[in-house]
Amino acid sequence: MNRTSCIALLAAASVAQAQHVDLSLLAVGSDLNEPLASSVEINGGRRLTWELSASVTDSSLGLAFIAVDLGADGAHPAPLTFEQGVGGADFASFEPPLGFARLNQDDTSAFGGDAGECGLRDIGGGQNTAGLASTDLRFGQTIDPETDVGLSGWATVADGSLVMPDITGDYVIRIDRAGATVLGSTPIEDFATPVRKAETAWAAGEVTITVYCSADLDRNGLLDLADITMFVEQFLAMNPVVSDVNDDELFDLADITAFVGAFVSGCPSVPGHALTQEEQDVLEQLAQQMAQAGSGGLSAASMSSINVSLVDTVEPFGVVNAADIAAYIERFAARSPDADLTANSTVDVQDAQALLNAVENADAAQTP
Ligand SMILES: [Ca+2]
Ligand SMILES: [Ca+2]
Ligand SMILES: [Ca+2]
Ligand SMILES: [Ca+2]
Repeated sequence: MNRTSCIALLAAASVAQAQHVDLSLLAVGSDLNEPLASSVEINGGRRLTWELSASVTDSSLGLAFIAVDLGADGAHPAPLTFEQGVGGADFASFEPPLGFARLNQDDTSAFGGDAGECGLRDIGGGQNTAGLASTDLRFGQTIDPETDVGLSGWATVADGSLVMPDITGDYVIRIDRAGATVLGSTPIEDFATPVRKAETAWAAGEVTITVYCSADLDRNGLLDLADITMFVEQFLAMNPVVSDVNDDELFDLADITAFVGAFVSGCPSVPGHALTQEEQDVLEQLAQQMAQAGSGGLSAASMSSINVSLVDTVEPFGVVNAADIAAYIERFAARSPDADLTANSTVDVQDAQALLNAVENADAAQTP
């Protein structure tokens, strides 16, 4: 891809107009409870949500047409894969079949933009101001333009999302270009309504997205056992922000496999952990076993093949659950003497394997 082709053309300086349309682009990371912001942190592979809004800041009769291009900085750590957005409720009369916008191949509305390798082009559309319905039923069916669109504060033109690459660094998406018109007079039935060019501006038209390694869940720039602990605890708590790794609103083996795989393979730019590949493989299986065991955990009494008191260190005692395993893995990685399950004065893969065997053969804990 030719990077220079992604850089927006500078719009010619526009002549000052009486009509003004302000635009804003904001985003939120995987925690959708967070407020939309111009600066977002997210783990690689997770879905970023953006929102494009418009506000008419003069005394006109509201928007008649709007078109906006979103672009990405050509110097990104990795290419972005944009996806078509969805038009906002206030803009229903701008979308086919009521209004005019480009159509997708299947004749559905392309109001949410055309996704290309450099951005999302031509988000938006226009109301039918001709005073008569189009003979083509796919667009232009509403002949009474809606007034006041964008006049009562920020109106969501479109929102959408994209999956961020698992390459750490700062990414920027921004409003590249925009055009808008406003209704030029109060619509009169059966007559065309004039529209006037509006000047567009965007003070908050750029979002910086800091991407962390997908497995660096606590975003401290290190890949270590604290990230495993966080994943296991939040998986059992069914916290979608941390542990729904593939953003499908399910907590299942796919998330465990994705997280453990990302943790084991590491990130090129993130310092790794001091575990051998063999140890990583065993710990990966252990994490999967524990996730399958669920929140009820395993009966400690049924794990007599090992000195289970070295594993069952977290309440509730008598039950080995994911928190016990996460704590054990931390001691294991630190080569702590109390991780020596085989009692040979060495902490190595034999200990992890002994625990895995015990977990695989253990009974589910009795629920009180
Ligand atoms: Ca970390
Ligand atoms: Ca999931
Ligand atoms: Ca326990
Ligand atoms: Ca040992």
